[in-house]
Amino acid sequence: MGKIIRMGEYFRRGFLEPSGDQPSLFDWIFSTDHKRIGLLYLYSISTFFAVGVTLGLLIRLELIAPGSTIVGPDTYNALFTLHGVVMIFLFIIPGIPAAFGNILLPLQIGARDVAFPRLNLFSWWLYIIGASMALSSLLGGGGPPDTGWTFYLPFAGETATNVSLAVFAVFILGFSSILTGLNFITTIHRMRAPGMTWTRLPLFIWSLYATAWVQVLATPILGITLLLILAERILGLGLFDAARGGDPLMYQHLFWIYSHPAVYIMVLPAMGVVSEIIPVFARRPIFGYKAIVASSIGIAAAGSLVWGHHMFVSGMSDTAILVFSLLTFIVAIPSAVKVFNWVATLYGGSIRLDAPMLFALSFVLLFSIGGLSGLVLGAAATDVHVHDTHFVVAHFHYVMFGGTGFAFFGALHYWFPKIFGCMYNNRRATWGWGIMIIGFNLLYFSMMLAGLRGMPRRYYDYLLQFSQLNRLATYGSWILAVGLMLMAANLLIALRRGQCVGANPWEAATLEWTVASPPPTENFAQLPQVSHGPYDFKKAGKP
Ligand code: HEM
Ligand SMILES: [Cu+2]
Repeated sequence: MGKIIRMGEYFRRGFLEPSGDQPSLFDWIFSTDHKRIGLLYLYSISTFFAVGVTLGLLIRLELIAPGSTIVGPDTYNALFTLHGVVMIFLFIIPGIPAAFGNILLPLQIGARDVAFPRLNLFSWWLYIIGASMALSSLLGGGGPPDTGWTFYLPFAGETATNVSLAVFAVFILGFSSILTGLNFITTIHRMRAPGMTWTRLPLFIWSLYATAWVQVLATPILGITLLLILAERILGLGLFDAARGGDPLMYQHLFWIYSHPAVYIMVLPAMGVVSEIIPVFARRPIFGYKAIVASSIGIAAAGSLVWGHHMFVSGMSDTAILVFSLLTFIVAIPSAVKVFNWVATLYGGSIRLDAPMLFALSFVLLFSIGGLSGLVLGAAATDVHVHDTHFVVAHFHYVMFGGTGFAFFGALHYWFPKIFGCMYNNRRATWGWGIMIIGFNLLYFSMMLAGLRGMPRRYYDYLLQFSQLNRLATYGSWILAVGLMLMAANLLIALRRGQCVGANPWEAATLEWTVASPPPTENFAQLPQVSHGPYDFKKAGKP
Protein backbone atom coordinates (compact mmCIF):
# COMPACT_ATOMS: atom_id res chain seq x y z
CA MET A 1 0.00 0.00 0.00
CA GLY A 2 2.96 2.30 0.62
CA LYS A 3 3.48 2.19 -3.12
CA ILE A 4 0.02 3.55 -3.79
CA ILE A 5 0.53 6.53 -1.52
CA ARG A 6 3.93 7.37 -2.84
CA MET A 7 2.70 7.26 -6.39
CA GLY A 8 1.34 10.76 -5.78
CA GLU A 9 4.89 12.07 -5.87
CA TYR A 10 5.40 11.00 -9.45
CA PHE A 11 2.41 12.71 -11.00
CA ARG A 12 1.34 16.13 -10.00
CA ARG A 13 -2.04 15.91 -11.69
CA GLY A 14 -5.03 13.70 -12.53
CA PHE A 15 -7.07 11.38 -10.34
CA LEU A 16 -3.92 9.97 -8.76
CA GLU A 17 -3.44 13.20 -6.87
CA PRO A 18 -6.20 15.70 -7.66
CA SER A 19 -5.63 18.35 -4.99
CA GLY A 20 -1.87 18.61 -5.25
CA ASP A 21 -1.08 17.14 -1.84
CA GLN A 22 -0.26 13.58 -1.12
CA PRO A 23 -3.42 11.47 -0.68
CA SER A 24 -3.46 9.28 2.41
CA LEU A 25 -4.14 5.57 2.45
CA PHE A 26 -7.71 6.36 3.49
CA ASP A 27 -8.18 8.56 0.43
CA TRP A 28 -7.62 5.39 -1.54
CA ILE A 29 -9.33 2.57 0.33
CA PHE A 30 -12.49 4.62 0.92
CA SER A 31 -12.50 6.36 -2.44
CA THR A 32 -15.59 5.98 -4.62
CA ASP A 33 -13.73 7.15 -7.74
CA HIS A 34 -14.04 4.32 -10.29
CA LYS A 35 -10.42 4.79 -11.42
CA ARG A 36 -9.06 4.53 -7.90
CA ILE A 37 -11.20 1.45 -7.21
CA GLY A 38 -9.97 -0.03 -10.48
CA LEU A 39 -6.38 0.60 -9.40
CA LEU A 40 -7.03 -0.95 -5.99
CA TYR A 41 -8.26 -4.01 -7.85
CA LEU A 42 -5.26 -3.91 -10.17
CA TYR A 43 -2.79 -3.85 -7.28
CA SER A 44 -4.56 -6.53 -5.25
CA ILE A 45 -5.18 -8.79 -8.26
CA SER A 46 -1.53 -8.49 -9.31
CA THR A 47 -0.40 -9.38 -5.80
CA PHE A 48 -2.57 -12.50 -5.73
CA PHE A 49 -1.35 -13.39 -9.21
CA ALA A 50 2.20 -13.36 -7.84
CA VAL A 51 1.08 -15.68 -5.01
CA GLY A 52 -0.59 -18.00 -7.52
CA VAL A 53 2.49 -18.06 -9.77
CA THR A 54 4.68 -18.94 -6.78
CA LEU A 55 2.39 -21.86 -5.95
CA GLY A 56 2.46 -22.94 -9.62
CA LEU A 57 6.27 -22.85 -9.65
CA LEU A 58 6.32 -25.01 -6.50
CA ILE A 59 4.00 -27.55 -8.14
CA ARG A 60 6.30 -27.65 -11.15
CA LEU A 61 9.36 -28.00 -8.95
CA GLU A 62 7.82 -31.02 -7.25
CA LEU A 63 7.13 -32.54 -10.67
CA ILE A 64 10.67 -32.02 -12.01
CA ALA A 65 11.48 -35.65 -11.21
CA PRO A 66 9.45 -38.72 -10.23
CA GLY A 67 9.04 -39.52 -6.55
CA SER A 68 8.84 -37.00 -3.76
CA THR A 69 11.08 -34.02 -4.66
CA ILE A 70 10.23 -31.11 -2.36
CA VAL A 71 6.88 -32.00 -0.78
CA GLY A 72 4.84 -35.04 0.19
CA PRO A 73 1.47 -36.02 -1.28
CA ASP A 74 -0.67 -34.10 1.23
CA THR A 75 1.19 -30.83 0.75
CA TYR A 76 1.00 -31.35 -3.00
CA ASN A 77 -2.80 -31.61 -2.78
CA ALA A 78 -2.89 -28.35 -0.85
CA LEU A 79 -0.57 -26.69 -3.37
CA PHE A 80 -2.67 -27.38 -6.44
CA THR A 81 -5.91 -26.61 -4.57
CA LEU A 82 -4.69 -23.18 -3.47
CA HIS A 83 -3.05 -22.50 -6.82
CA GLY A 84 -6.40 -23.20 -8.49
CA VAL A 85 -8.50 -21.21 -5.99
CA VAL A 86 -6.16 -18.19 -6.12
CA MET A 87 -5.81 -18.17 -9.90
CA ILE A 88 -9.51 -18.70 -10.63
CA PHE A 89 -11.29 -16.67 -7.98
CA LEU A 90 -8.69 -14.02 -7.15
CA PHE A 91 -6.97 -13.46 -10.49
CA ILE A 92 -8.71 -14.52 -13.63
CA ILE A 93 -12.43 -13.97 -12.85
CA PRO A 94 -12.12 -10.44 -11.44
CA GLY A 95 -8.97 -9.69 -13.49
CA ILE A 96 -10.01 -7.72 -16.55
CA PRO A 97 -13.55 -6.59 -15.60
CA ALA A 98 -12.85 -5.43 -12.06
CA ALA A 99 -9.50 -3.76 -12.76
CA PHE A 100 -9.62 -2.48 -16.35
CA GLY A 101 -13.42 -2.51 -16.62
CA ASN A 102 -13.72 -0.27 -13.60
CA ILE A 103 -11.10 2.16 -14.82
CA LEU A 104 -12.27 2.29 -18.44
CA LEU A 105 -16.00 1.69 -18.55
CA PRO A 106 -17.06 5.26 -17.59
CA LEU A 107 -14.24 6.77 -19.66
CA GLN A 108 -15.14 4.81 -22.78
CA ILE A 109 -18.87 5.57 -22.66
CA GLY A 110 -18.37 9.21 -21.71
CA ALA A 111 -19.59 9.12 -18.09
CA ARG A 112 -18.18 10.58 -14.87
CA ASP A 113 -18.40 7.36 -12.86
CA VAL A 114 -20.28 4.07 -12.66
CA ALA A 115 -23.96 4.06 -11.69
CA PHE A 116 -23.38 3.02 -8.05
CA PRO A 117 -19.95 4.25 -6.90
CA ARG A 118 -20.38 3.18 -3.27
CA LEU A 119 -21.56 -0.27 -4.25
CA ASN A 120 -18.42 -0.39 -6.39
CA LEU A 121 -16.22 0.31 -3.38
CA PHE A 122 -18.19 -2.28 -1.39
CA SER A 123 -17.42 -4.87 -4.12
CA TRP A 124 -13.71 -4.25 -3.67
CA TRP A 125 -13.99 -4.64 0.09
CA LEU A 126 -15.88 -7.90 -0.34
CA TYR A 127 -13.10 -9.03 -2.66
CA ILE A 128 -10.45 -8.24 -0.06
CA ILE A 129 -12.41 -9.93 2.75
CA GLY A 130 -12.98 -13.04 0.61
CA ALA A 131 -9.35 -13.12 -0.50
CA SER A 132 -8.07 -12.84 3.07
CA MET A 133 -10.34 -15.67 4.15
CA ALA A 134 -9.22 -17.85 1.25
CA LEU A 135 -5.56 -17.30 2.11
CA SER A 136 -6.11 -17.80 5.85
CA SER A 137 -7.46 -21.27 5.07
CA LEU A 138 -3.75 -22.07 4.69
CA LEU A 139 -3.22 -21.63 8.41
CA GLY A 140 -4.53 -23.32 11.51
CA GLY A 141 -7.35 -25.81 11.96
CA GLY A 142 -7.17 -28.98 9.95
CA GLY A 143 -4.59 -27.65 7.48
CA PRO A 144 -4.97 -26.20 3.98
CA PRO A 145 -7.83 -27.54 1.81
CA ASP A 146 -6.95 -30.52 -0.38
CA THR A 147 -9.98 -30.94 -2.61
CA GLY A 148 -8.87 -29.11 -5.77
CA TRP A 149 -10.54 -25.79 -6.66
CA THR A 150 -13.64 -27.74 -7.74
CA PHE A 151 -14.54 -28.87 -4.18
CA TYR A 152 -16.05 -32.12 -5.48
CA LEU A 153 -18.30 -34.02 -3.13
CA PRO A 154 -18.43 -36.45 -1.41
CA PHE A 155 -14.73 -35.86 -0.58
CA ALA A 156 -15.19 -32.14 0.18
CA GLY A 157 -17.87 -33.10 2.70
CA GLU A 158 -15.59 -35.50 4.52
CA THR A 159 -12.03 -34.15 4.54
CA ALA A 160 -10.90 -32.64 7.84
CA THR A 161 -8.97 -29.78 6.18
CA ASN A 162 -10.13 -26.12 6.19
CA VAL A 163 -12.56 -26.60 3.30
CA SER A 164 -15.42 -24.75 5.02
CA LEU A 165 -13.37 -21.57 5.30
CA ALA A 166 -12.25 -21.71 1.67
CA VAL A 167 -15.79 -22.42 0.49
CA PHE A 168 -17.18 -19.52 2.49
CA ALA A 169 -14.44 -17.28 1.08
CA VAL A 170 -15.49 -18.16 -2.47
CA PHE A 171 -19.12 -17.49 -1.50
CA ILE A 172 -18.17 -13.94 -0.52
CA LEU A 173 -16.05 -13.45 -3.64
CA GLY A 174 -19.12 -14.44 -5.66
CA PHE A 175 -21.07 -11.52 -4.21
CA SER A 176 -18.30 -9.16 -5.19
CA SER A 177 -18.56 -10.46 -8.75
CA ILE A 178 -22.38 -10.17 -8.86
CA LEU A 179 -22.33 -6.58 -7.58
CA THR A 180 -19.74 -5.55 -10.16
CA GLY A 181 -21.90 -7.12 -12.88
CA LEU A 182 -25.04 -5.29 -11.69
CA ASN A 183 -23.16 -2.02 -11.56
CA PHE A 184 -21.80 -2.42 -15.09
CA ILE A 185 -25.16 -3.38 -16.64
CA THR A 186 -26.86 -0.36 -15.10
CA THR A 187 -24.01 1.94 -16.07
CA ILE A 188 -24.02 0.82 -19.70
CA HIS A 189 -27.80 1.19 -19.98
CA ARG A 190 -28.17 4.49 -18.18
CA MET A 191 -25.01 6.53 -18.40
CA ARG A 192 -23.82 6.64 -22.00
CA ALA A 193 -22.88 10.12 -23.24
CA PRO A 194 -25.14 11.88 -25.75
CA GLY A 195 -24.65 10.28 -29.17
CA MET A 196 -23.11 7.08 -27.71
CA THR A 197 -25.57 4.71 -29.38
CA TRP A 198 -25.35 0.94 -28.88
CA THR A 199 -23.57 0.52 -32.21
CA ARG A 200 -20.98 3.13 -31.26
CA LEU A 201 -20.03 1.33 -28.06
CA PRO A 202 -16.41 0.15 -28.05
CA LEU A 203 -16.21 -3.64 -28.30
CA PHE A 204 -14.56 -3.78 -24.88
CA ILE A 205 -17.78 -2.34 -23.44
CA TRP A 206 -19.88 -4.88 -25.33
CA SER A 207 -17.73 -7.66 -23.92
CA LEU A 208 -18.11 -6.28 -20.38
CA TYR A 209 -21.86 -6.09 -20.96
CA ALA A 210 -22.13 -9.74 -22.04
CA THR A 211 -19.86 -10.76 -19.16
CA ALA A 212 -21.91 -8.83 -16.63
CA TRP A 213 -25.05 -10.75 -17.54
CA VAL A 214 -23.24 -14.04 -17.01
CA GLN A 215 -21.93 -12.76 -13.67
CA VAL A 216 -25.41 -11.77 -12.51
CA LEU A 217 -27.24 -14.86 -13.76
CA ALA A 218 -24.73 -17.67 -13.16
CA THR A 219 -22.89 -16.68 -9.98
CA PRO A 220 -25.94 -17.14 -7.67
CA ILE A 221 -25.95 -20.82 -8.69
CA LEU A 222 -22.38 -21.10 -7.42
CA GLY A 223 -23.47 -19.38 -4.20
CA ILE A 224 -26.23 -21.94 -3.61
CA THR A 225 -23.89 -24.81 -4.44
CA LEU A 226 -21.29 -23.57 -1.97
CA LEU A 227 -23.95 -23.24 0.73
CA LEU A 228 -24.93 -26.84 0.07
CA ILE A 229 -21.32 -27.93 0.65
CA LEU A 230 -21.38 -26.07 3.97
CA ALA A 231 -24.73 -27.66 4.85
CA GLU A 232 -23.25 -31.03 3.98
CA ARG A 233 -20.18 -30.46 6.16
CA ILE A 234 -21.94 -28.88 9.12
CA LEU A 235 -25.33 -30.62 9.17
CA GLY A 236 -24.35 -33.84 7.39
CA LEU A 237 -27.51 -33.93 5.28
CA GLY A 238 -26.23 -36.57 2.85
CA LEU A 239 -27.55 -34.68 -0.19
CA PHE A 240 -24.66 -35.88 -2.31
CA ASP A 241 -23.96 -39.14 -0.51
CA ALA A 242 -25.12 -42.17 -2.48
CA ALA A 243 -25.03 -44.36 0.66
CA ARG A 244 -27.77 -42.19 2.14
CA GLY A 245 -29.85 -41.81 -1.00
CA GLY A 246 -28.06 -38.66 -2.18
CA ASP A 247 -26.52 -38.09 -5.60
CA PRO A 248 -22.85 -37.11 -6.02
CA LEU A 249 -23.46 -36.30 -9.70
CA MET A 250 -25.90 -33.60 -8.68
CA TYR A 251 -22.99 -31.70 -7.19
CA GLN A 252 -21.06 -31.87 -10.44
CA HIS A 253 -24.05 -30.56 -12.38
CA LEU A 254 -24.57 -27.65 -9.97
CA PHE A 255 -20.88 -26.82 -9.94
CA TRP A 256 -20.42 -26.80 -13.72
CA ILE A 257 -23.70 -24.97 -14.44
CA TYR A 258 -21.80 -22.03 -12.96
CA SER A 259 -18.24 -22.93 -13.75
CA HIS A 260 -18.53 -23.45 -17.45
CA PRO A 261 -20.23 -20.06 -17.99
CA ALA A 262 -17.52 -18.75 -15.66
CA VAL A 263 -14.90 -19.54 -18.27
CA TYR A 264 -16.71 -16.99 -20.42
CA ILE A 265 -16.58 -14.50 -17.56
CA MET A 266 -12.83 -15.08 -17.86
CA VAL A 267 -12.43 -14.94 -21.62
CA LEU A 268 -15.07 -12.52 -22.97
CA PRO A 269 -13.44 -9.39 -21.49
CA ALA A 270 -10.11 -10.62 -22.85
CA MET A 271 -11.65 -10.82 -26.31
CA GLY A 272 -12.91 -7.28 -25.78
CA VAL A 273 -9.39 -6.07 -25.00
CA VAL A 274 -8.04 -7.73 -28.15
CA SER A 275 -10.82 -6.13 -30.21
CA GLU A 276 -9.66 -2.72 -28.92
CA ILE A 277 -5.96 -3.24 -29.52
CA ILE A 278 -5.97 -4.83 -32.99
CA PRO A 279 -7.71 -1.99 -34.91
CA VAL A 280 -5.52 0.67 -33.26
CA PHE A 281 -2.26 -1.09 -34.11
CA ALA A 282 -3.37 -2.19 -37.57
CA ARG A 283 -4.75 1.31 -38.30
CA ARG A 284 -7.96 -0.14 -39.69
CA PRO A 285 -11.55 -0.09 -38.40
CA ILE A 286 -12.49 -3.46 -36.93
CA PHE A 287 -13.81 -5.90 -39.51
CA GLY A 288 -17.39 -7.03 -38.77
CA TYR A 289 -18.26 -4.95 -35.69
CA LYS A 290 -21.78 -6.35 -35.49
CA ALA A 291 -20.62 -9.94 -35.92
CA ILE A 292 -18.23 -9.49 -32.99
CA VAL A 293 -21.01 -8.05 -30.83
CA ALA A 294 -23.37 -10.86 -31.80
CA SER A 295 -20.72 -13.48 -31.12
CA SER A 296 -20.12 -12.07 -27.61
CA ILE A 297 -23.82 -12.42 -26.83
CA GLY A 298 -23.86 -15.80 -28.62
CA ILE A 299 -20.98 -17.09 -26.52
CA ALA A 300 -22.63 -15.90 -23.31
CA ALA A 301 -25.94 -17.58 -24.25
CA ALA A 302 -24.73 -20.83 -25.83
CA GLY A 303 -21.97 -21.16 -23.23
CA SER A 304 -24.65 -21.61 -20.58
CA LEU A 305 -25.81 -24.88 -22.13
CA VAL A 306 -22.63 -26.95 -22.36
CA TRP A 307 -21.57 -27.68 -18.77
CA GLY A 308 -22.05 -31.42 -19.18
CA HIS A 309 -18.83 -31.72 -21.22
CA HIS A 310 -16.99 -31.80 -17.89
CA MET A 311 -18.87 -34.98 -16.98
CA PHE A 312 -18.55 -37.32 -19.96
CA VAL A 313 -16.95 -40.06 -17.85
CA SER A 314 -19.13 -39.52 -14.78
CA GLY A 315 -21.73 -42.12 -15.73
CA MET A 316 -24.18 -39.64 -17.26
CA SER A 317 -26.69 -41.07 -19.78
CA ASP A 318 -25.57 -41.56 -23.38
CA THR A 319 -28.21 -39.12 -24.62
CA ALA A 320 -26.89 -36.43 -22.31
CA ILE A 321 -23.35 -37.08 -23.55
CA LEU A 322 -24.44 -36.74 -27.17
CA VAL A 323 -26.35 -33.50 -26.59
CA PHE A 324 -23.63 -31.85 -24.52
CA SER A 325 -20.99 -32.85 -27.05
CA LEU A 326 -22.99 -31.36 -29.93
CA LEU A 327 -23.70 -28.14 -28.03
CA THR A 328 -20.01 -27.81 -27.17
CA PHE A 329 -19.12 -27.85 -30.84
CA ILE A 330 -21.71 -25.14 -31.49
CA VAL A 331 -20.06 -22.78 -28.97
CA ALA A 332 -16.87 -23.00 -30.98
CA ILE A 333 -18.56 -21.15 -33.85
CA PRO A 334 -18.89 -17.66 -32.30
CA SER A 335 -15.29 -17.89 -31.03
CA ALA A 336 -14.13 -18.76 -34.53
CA VAL A 337 -16.11 -15.79 -35.89
CA LYS A 338 -14.07 -13.52 -33.66
CA VAL A 339 -10.74 -15.02 -34.67
CA PHE A 340 -11.75 -14.62 -38.32
CA ASN A 341 -12.70 -10.97 -37.78
CA TRP A 342 -9.43 -10.16 -36.02
CA VAL A 343 -7.41 -11.72 -38.82
CA ALA A 344 -9.54 -9.91 -41.41
CA THR A 345 -8.88 -6.62 -39.59
CA LEU A 346 -5.15 -7.26 -39.79
CA TYR A 347 -5.37 -8.05 -43.49
CA GLY A 348 -4.18 -5.02 -45.45
CA GLY A 349 -3.57 -3.00 -42.30
CA SER A 350 -0.36 -1.14 -41.56
CA ILE A 351 0.66 -3.09 -38.51
CA ARG A 352 2.72 -1.66 -35.64
CA LEU A 353 4.21 -4.29 -33.38
CA ASP A 354 4.32 -2.37 -30.09
CA ALA A 355 4.01 -4.34 -26.85
CA PRO A 356 0.18 -4.19 -26.59
CA MET A 357 -0.13 -5.57 -30.12
CA LEU A 358 2.33 -8.39 -29.42
CA PHE A 359 0.21 -9.45 -26.45
CA ALA A 360 -3.00 -9.19 -28.49
CA LEU A 361 -1.57 -11.27 -31.34
CA SER A 362 -0.26 -13.89 -28.95
CA PHE A 363 -3.74 -14.04 -27.43
CA VAL A 364 -5.10 -15.05 -30.83
CA LEU A 365 -2.46 -17.78 -31.25
CA LEU A 366 -2.57 -19.19 -27.71
CA PHE A 367 -6.34 -18.95 -27.40
CA SER A 368 -6.67 -20.83 -30.70
CA ILE A 369 -4.42 -23.63 -29.46
CA GLY A 370 -6.46 -23.73 -26.25
CA GLY A 371 -9.75 -23.67 -28.12
CA LEU A 372 -8.77 -26.38 -30.59
CA SER A 373 -7.53 -28.66 -27.81
CA GLY A 374 -10.92 -27.96 -26.22
CA LEU A 375 -12.60 -29.62 -29.18
CA VAL A 376 -10.60 -32.77 -28.45
CA LEU A 377 -12.13 -32.67 -24.97
CA GLY A 378 -15.58 -31.74 -26.28
CA ALA A 379 -15.74 -34.84 -28.46
CA ALA A 380 -16.97 -37.52 -26.07
CA ALA A 381 -14.91 -40.25 -27.76
CA THR A 382 -11.51 -38.58 -27.46
CA ASP A 383 -12.29 -37.07 -24.05
CA VAL A 384 -12.37 -40.53 -22.49
CA HIS A 385 -8.67 -40.96 -23.32
CA VAL A 386 -7.38 -37.61 -22.08
CA HIS A 387 -9.82 -36.99 -19.23
CA ASP A 388 -8.06 -36.00 -15.99
CA THR A 389 -4.62 -35.96 -17.61
CA HIS A 390 -2.15 -33.12 -18.06
CA PHE A 391 -3.72 -32.63 -21.51
CA VAL A 392 -6.64 -30.98 -19.71
CA VAL A 393 -4.30 -28.93 -17.55
CA ALA A 394 -2.43 -27.73 -20.66
CA HIS A 395 -5.73 -26.99 -22.44
CA PHE A 396 -7.07 -24.69 -19.78
CA HIS A 397 -3.74 -22.96 -19.21
CA TYR A 398 -3.63 -22.15 -22.93
CA VAL A 399 -7.13 -20.69 -22.72
CA MET A 400 -6.93 -18.98 -19.34
CA PHE A 401 -3.30 -17.97 -19.08
CA GLY A 402 -2.33 -17.82 -22.77
CA GLY A 403 -5.70 -16.27 -23.55
CA THR A 404 -6.98 -14.18 -20.69
CA GLY A 405 -3.65 -13.79 -18.87
CA PHE A 406 -1.88 -12.46 -21.96
CA ALA A 407 -4.85 -10.20 -22.75
CA PHE A 408 -4.59 -8.87 -19.19
CA PHE A 409 -0.92 -8.02 -19.85
CA GLY A 410 -1.96 -6.54 -23.20
CA ALA A 411 -4.53 -4.33 -21.46
CA LEU A 412 -1.88 -3.32 -18.95
CA HIS A 413 0.54 -2.24 -21.68
CA TYR A 414 -2.17 -0.61 -23.80
CA TRP A 415 -3.77 1.51 -21.07
CA PHE A 416 -0.68 2.00 -18.90
CA PRO A 417 0.14 5.44 -20.42
CA LYS A 418 -3.50 6.46 -19.98
CA ILE A 419 -3.76 5.35 -16.36
CA PHE A 420 -0.37 6.57 -15.14
CA GLY A 421 0.48 9.26 -17.68
CA CYS A 422 3.87 7.78 -18.51
CA MET A 423 5.35 5.23 -20.89
CA TYR A 424 7.39 2.10 -20.27
CA ASN A 425 10.42 1.00 -22.28
CA ASN A 426 9.01 -0.79 -25.33
CA ARG A 427 12.19 -2.75 -26.04
CA ARG A 428 12.26 -4.26 -22.59
CA ALA A 429 8.53 -4.97 -22.85
CA THR A 430 9.19 -6.83 -26.11
CA TRP A 431 11.94 -8.88 -24.49
CA GLY A 432 9.68 -9.75 -21.57
CA TRP A 433 6.94 -10.79 -23.96
CA GLY A 434 9.31 -12.95 -26.05
CA ILE A 435 10.76 -14.75 -23.04
CA MET A 436 7.28 -15.40 -21.71
CA ILE A 437 6.10 -16.84 -25.02
CA ILE A 438 9.05 -19.26 -25.15
CA GLY A 439 8.66 -20.28 -21.51
CA PHE A 440 4.90 -20.57 -21.76
CA ASN A 441 4.95 -22.90 -24.76
CA LEU A 442 7.79 -25.03 -23.43
CA LEU A 443 5.88 -25.40 -20.17
CA TYR A 444 2.40 -26.15 -21.43
CA PHE A 445 3.18 -27.89 -24.71
CA SER A 446 5.28 -30.39 -22.79
CA MET A 447 2.39 -30.86 -20.38
CA MET A 448 0.01 -31.37 -23.30
CA LEU A 449 2.24 -34.10 -24.77
CA ALA A 450 2.71 -35.76 -21.39
CA GLY A 451 -1.08 -35.73 -20.98
CA LEU A 452 -1.60 -37.32 -24.38
CA ARG A 453 0.68 -40.11 -23.23
CA GLY A 454 -1.33 -40.61 -20.06
CA MET A 455 0.28 -38.45 -17.35
CA PRO A 456 -2.57 -38.03 -14.82
CA ARG A 457 -3.40 -34.64 -13.30
CA ARG A 458 -3.31 -33.88 -9.57
CA TYR A 459 -0.67 -36.61 -8.94
CA TYR A 460 2.54 -35.72 -7.12
CA ASP A 461 4.39 -38.74 -8.50
CA TYR A 462 4.54 -40.36 -11.93
CA LEU A 463 5.94 -43.21 -13.98
CA LEU A 464 9.53 -43.01 -15.24
CA GLN A 465 8.41 -42.70 -18.87
CA PHE A 466 7.06 -39.17 -18.25
CA SER A 467 10.34 -37.87 -16.80
CA GLN A 468 11.69 -36.04 -19.82
CA LEU A 469 8.55 -34.08 -20.65
CA ASN A 470 8.07 -33.12 -17.02
CA ARG A 471 11.63 -31.87 -16.77
CA LEU A 472 11.13 -29.74 -19.89
CA ALA A 473 7.89 -28.35 -18.48
CA THR A 474 9.62 -27.30 -15.28
CA TYR A 475 12.44 -25.60 -17.23
CA GLY A 476 9.70 -23.81 -19.18
CA SER A 477 8.15 -22.58 -15.94
CA TRP A 478 11.48 -20.97 -14.97
CA ILE A 479 11.81 -19.21 -18.32
CA LEU A 480 8.22 -18.01 -17.99
CA ALA A 481 8.97 -16.70 -14.50
CA VAL A 482 11.96 -14.73 -15.83
CA GLY A 483 9.74 -13.15 -18.50
CA LEU A 484 7.09 -12.25 -15.92
CA MET A 485 9.68 -10.63 -13.65
CA LEU A 486 11.15 -8.65 -16.53
CA MET A 487 7.69 -7.38 -17.45
CA ALA A 488 6.92 -6.42 -13.85
CA ALA A 489 10.29 -4.69 -13.41
CA ASN A 490 9.84 -2.74 -16.64
CA LEU A 491 6.46 -1.41 -15.55
CA LEU A 492 7.65 -0.57 -12.03
CA ILE A 493 10.64 1.33 -13.45
CA ALA A 494 8.25 3.21 -15.75
CA LEU A 495 6.20 4.30 -12.73
CA ARG A 496 9.30 5.96 -11.30
CA ARG A 497 11.12 7.17 -14.36
CA GLY A 498 8.77 6.80 -17.33
CA GLN A 499 8.58 9.54 -19.95
CA CYS A 500 5.43 11.65 -19.78
CA VAL A 501 3.12 11.08 -22.71
CA GLY A 502 0.21 13.11 -24.01
CA ALA A 503 -3.46 12.22 -23.99
CA ASN A 504 -3.35 9.87 -26.97
CA PRO A 505 0.02 8.18 -27.57
CA TRP A 506 -1.44 5.36 -29.71
CA GLU A 507 -3.66 7.68 -31.79
CA ALA A 508 -6.76 5.72 -30.92
CA ALA A 509 -10.32 6.89 -31.54
CA THR A 510 -12.18 5.84 -28.36
CA LEU A 511 -13.22 8.41 -25.75
CA GLU A 512 -10.73 7.59 -22.98
CA TRP A 513 -7.98 9.01 -25.20
CA THR A 514 -9.68 12.42 -25.44
CA VAL A 515 -9.00 13.23 -21.76
CA ALA A 516 -5.64 13.93 -20.11
CA SER A 517 -3.33 11.11 -18.98
CA PRO A 518 -3.87 10.33 -16.13
CA PRO A 519 -7.54 11.30 -16.41
CA PRO A 520 -8.84 14.06 -14.13
CA THR A 521 -11.00 13.12 -11.14
CA GLU A 522 -14.41 13.44 -12.77
CA ASN A 523 -13.16 12.41 -16.23
CA PHE A 524 -14.98 14.96 -18.36
CA ALA A 525 -15.35 18.65 -17.51
CA GLN A 526 -18.19 18.60 -20.02
CA LEU A 527 -19.87 15.39 -21.16
CA PRO A 528 -18.70 14.59 -24.70
CA GLN A 529 -21.02 14.60 -27.71
CA VAL A 530 -20.27 11.40 -29.66
CA SER A 531 -20.50 11.64 -33.44
CA HIS A 532 -18.57 8.65 -34.77
CA GLY A 533 -17.85 4.98 -34.13
CA PRO A 534 -15.07 3.74 -31.83
CA TYR A 535 -12.71 2.69 -34.65
CA ASP A 536 -13.44 5.48 -37.11
CA PHE A 537 -9.91 6.86 -37.17
CA LYS A 538 -10.60 9.23 -40.07
CA LYS A 539 -13.55 10.95 -38.40
CA ALA A 540 -11.54 11.14 -35.17
CA GLY A 541 -8.86 13.01 -37.13
CA LYS A 542 -6.23 10.29 -36.67
CA PRO A 543 -4.03 8.88 -39.46
C1 HEM B 1 3.90 -19.79 -13.81
C2 HEM B 1 2.63 -19.98 -13.89
C3 HEM B 1 1.91 -21.31 -13.68
C4 HEM B 1 2.41 -22.58 -13.47
C5 HEM B 1 3.86 -22.99 -13.39
C6 HEM B 1 1.28 -23.46 -13.32
C7 HEM B 1 1.36 -24.85 -13.12
C8 HEM B 1 0.30 -25.69 -12.89
C9 HEM B 1 0.36 -27.12 -12.79
C10 HEM B 1 1.62 -27.95 -12.96
C11 HEM B 1 -0.89 -27.59 -12.52
C12 HEM B 1 -1.32 -29.04 -12.41
C13 HEM B 1 -1.29 -29.61 -11.05
C14 HEM B 1 -1.75 -31.04 -11.09
O1 HEM B 1 -2.74 -31.36 -11.77
O2 HEM B 1 -1.13 -31.88 -10.42
C15 HEM B 1 -1.76 -26.44 -12.45
C16 HEM B 1 -3.11 -26.50 -12.19
C17 HEM B 1 -3.97 -25.42 -12.31
N1 HEM B 1 -3.64 -24.13 -12.73
FE1 HEM B 1 -1.77 -23.43 -13.08
N2 HEM B 1 0.13 -22.74 -13.45
C18 HEM B 1 0.47 -21.42 -13.67
C19 HEM B 1 -0.40 -20.36 -13.91
C20 HEM B 1 -1.78 -20.46 -13.88
C21 HEM B 1 -2.71 -19.41 -14.25
C22 HEM B 1 -2.30 -18.02 -14.74
C23 HEM B 1 -3.96 -19.89 -14.04
C24 HEM B 1 -5.29 -19.23 -14.26
C25 HEM B 1 -5.48 -18.24 -15.03
C26 HEM B 1 -3.84 -21.25 -13.55
C27 HEM B 1 -4.90 -22.07 -13.19
C28 HEM B 1 -4.80 -23.38 -12.77
C29 HEM B 1 -5.91 -24.21 -12.34
C30 HEM B 1 -7.37 -23.77 -12.25
C31 HEM B 1 -5.40 -25.48 -12.03
C32 HEM B 1 -6.18 -26.70 -11.57
C33 HEM B 1 -6.02 -26.92 -10.10
C34 HEM B 1 -6.77 -28.13 -9.69
O3 HEM B 1 -6.59 -29.17 -10.33
O4 HEM B 1 -7.54 -28.05 -8.72
N3 HEM B 1 -2.50 -21.56 -13.46
N4 HEM B 1 -1.01 -25.29 -12.70
CU1 LIG C 1 -16.67 -26.21 -19.82
